[in-house]
Amino acid sequence: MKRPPSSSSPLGERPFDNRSGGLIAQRWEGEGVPRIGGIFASNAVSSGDSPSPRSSPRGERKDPRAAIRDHALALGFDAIGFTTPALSDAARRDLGEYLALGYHGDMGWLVEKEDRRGDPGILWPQARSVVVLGMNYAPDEDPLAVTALSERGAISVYARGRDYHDIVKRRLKALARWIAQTFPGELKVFVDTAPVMEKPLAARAGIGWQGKHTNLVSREFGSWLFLGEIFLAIELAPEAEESDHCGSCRACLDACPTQAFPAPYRLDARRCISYLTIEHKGHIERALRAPIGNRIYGCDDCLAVCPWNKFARTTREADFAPRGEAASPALAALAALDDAAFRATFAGSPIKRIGRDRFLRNVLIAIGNSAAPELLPALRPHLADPSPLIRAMAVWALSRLAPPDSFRQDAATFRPGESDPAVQEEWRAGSQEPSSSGRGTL
Ligand code: B12
Ligand code: SF4
Ligand code: SF4
Repeated sequence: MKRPPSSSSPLGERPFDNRSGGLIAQRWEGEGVPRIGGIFASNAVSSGDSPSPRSSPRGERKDPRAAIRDHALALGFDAIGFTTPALSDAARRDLGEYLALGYHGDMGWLVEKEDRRGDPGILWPQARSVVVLGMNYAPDEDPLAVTALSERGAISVYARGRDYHDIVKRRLKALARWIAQTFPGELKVFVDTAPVMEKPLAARAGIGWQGKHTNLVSREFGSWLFLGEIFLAIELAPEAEESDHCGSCRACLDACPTQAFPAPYRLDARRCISYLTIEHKGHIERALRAPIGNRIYGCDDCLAVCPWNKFARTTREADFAPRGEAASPALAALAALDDAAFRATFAGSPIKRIGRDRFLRNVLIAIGNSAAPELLPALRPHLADPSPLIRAMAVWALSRLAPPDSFRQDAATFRPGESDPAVQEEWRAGSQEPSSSGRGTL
């Protein structure tokens, strides 16, 4: 099943789209680069040709890797590595086991094209090398400070600025355009847009290693790198793989509010707040609501506690800096957003993709966790919201903040007209009545 265009992914992986016979989005057209069947090409040579670095426009001949590296850094990338279009058998096996255990939850798009995700050679058989790029998005202040401000929402660092997909993609396109003009051969660009296991590829390319929190850690940039790739039909010598520098540390595993790591280097996404607040479309399981705290979009706890972040430098990218109130928005103001205001507030942000209903669900959970009865007026209008997803969490938040008598009064008003079983269940649970099914609550 193809994910609808509006759906988001953790970091917004978009559905693999091969309708035009290529892996590059239609938007690539008209950007001054020859486009052949969705593939960039300059004087397209047959795949597998050894690199034939043409003289650069200035006439100098340069080692292709060094030239690509220099150009990438000049374009604003912070890390770059080269590898072959392959993954280890272990990575492929791990992916299979992760999916077999259902750790992906309802991210069905991870199951689709599992073969391609586990093997870049299947994704694009002509590929001979992969350039992996990283962009540093390290914040300039403690990213977890906001989790102590109960009347504010915590938005994860990656989503506080402009949508990183747009920024990384723009840079990748610029680099791809330059490579296509300088080194003849086909190429394809990916950032969260195709079934690619970006972290294992980045580790193979020497950019960092996959830490116990499963993300890529760099000795230079800590946990704060966005990743993207360019697949090339020319062969480039691979970099040495980075080794694991986690040692006996387990800070990230212990920091996780929802115990989403069944073991080091293993993530059960179904328990991860990033998955729950961004990817998961339905109701959030009752037991996980309190540990979510005030995290309304994504989570940074495991990333932020990594000791390797002490080497990180604040991002040089102005577009990654928090926009407006994004670092600590007031929950009351967020709860008041109607659909149009939500869209206007989050235009250009990845948050827009989850839509107002899912976002309000998250905001109401944070309000329910705030221990701030002052927020009752902000949640009350949502008891009658058209969306059951929102109504259910409004009732849950009410049950956490309102005195029991007041809750019962609201129940008497709203419950008789409630047709949605999940919302009814919240009214029942909040009234502390025994479950009729005897099966407990959500
Ligand atoms: C699906 C996804 C998610 C899902 C699942 C995450 C996951 N670890 O699987 C959710 C929604 C939870 C998520 C959350 C986040 N994501 Co995300 N996500 C992805 C995505 C699209 C695919 C990842 C994937 O292939 N997962 C499948 C697992 C099996 O592979 P893996 O994570 O590489 O795990 C390896 C091992 O650790 C091991 N393994 C892991 N779990 C398990 C479980 C079992 C049972 C076994 C046997 C093995 C195993 O197997 C793998 C191979 O060895 C990538 C983009 C991409 N196309 O790669 C972005 C990506 C990984 N996400 C990213 C980011 C930034 C985040 C968040 C930090 C966002 C946030 N602040 O909220 C969080 C971090 C949460 C965390 N601790 O991982 C960045 C990471 C950059 C980096 N430096 O590593 C990526 C690369 C996007 C990008 N282009 O920059 N994400
Ligand atoms: S992102 Fe948050 S919830 Fe997810 S694994 Fe890391 S600490 Fe746990
Ligand atoms: S916090 Fe410790 S265990 Fe986790 S990724 Fe960083 S170094 Fe590795």
